[in-house]
Amino acid sequence: MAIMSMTATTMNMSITPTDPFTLTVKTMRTLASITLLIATLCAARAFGQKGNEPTQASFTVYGNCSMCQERIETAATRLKGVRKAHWDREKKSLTVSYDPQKLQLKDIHKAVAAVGHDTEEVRAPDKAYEALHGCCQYERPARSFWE
Ligand SMILES: [Cu+2]
Repeated sequence: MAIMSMTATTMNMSITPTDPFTLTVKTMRTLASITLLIATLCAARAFGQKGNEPTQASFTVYGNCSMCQERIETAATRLKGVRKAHWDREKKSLTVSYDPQKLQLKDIHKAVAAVGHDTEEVRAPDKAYEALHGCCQYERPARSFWE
């Protein structure tokens, strides 16, 4: 009896894969599972990146000295979502690391301009520029630069 039932099982198993319909359904199910798995992995990856990986960007910010550097970097880093900010005095370039879920790069331009420093995209208000220490009053680009 045991041998017969085993034979039946073996036969059954050997029949199943040769049935083209069952084979197709099985293949489709396997493909669907693989697709779902890949989709889940991709989604998890994208989600993880959004939450953890900061975005890096550099842009021109006008200024002169170490006081400017301090002011520019502070204006940027006090924004929620900005992790790092470094202003290169020689290159007049601000490099920031920020979370794009929390703010946009333009917000950093605005914050830096608000304390008196022109950026390549946002011009500082004249009042803020004029309030800067004498040694910090860098040569401003012409107004047409932003137009
Ligand atoms: Cu300065």
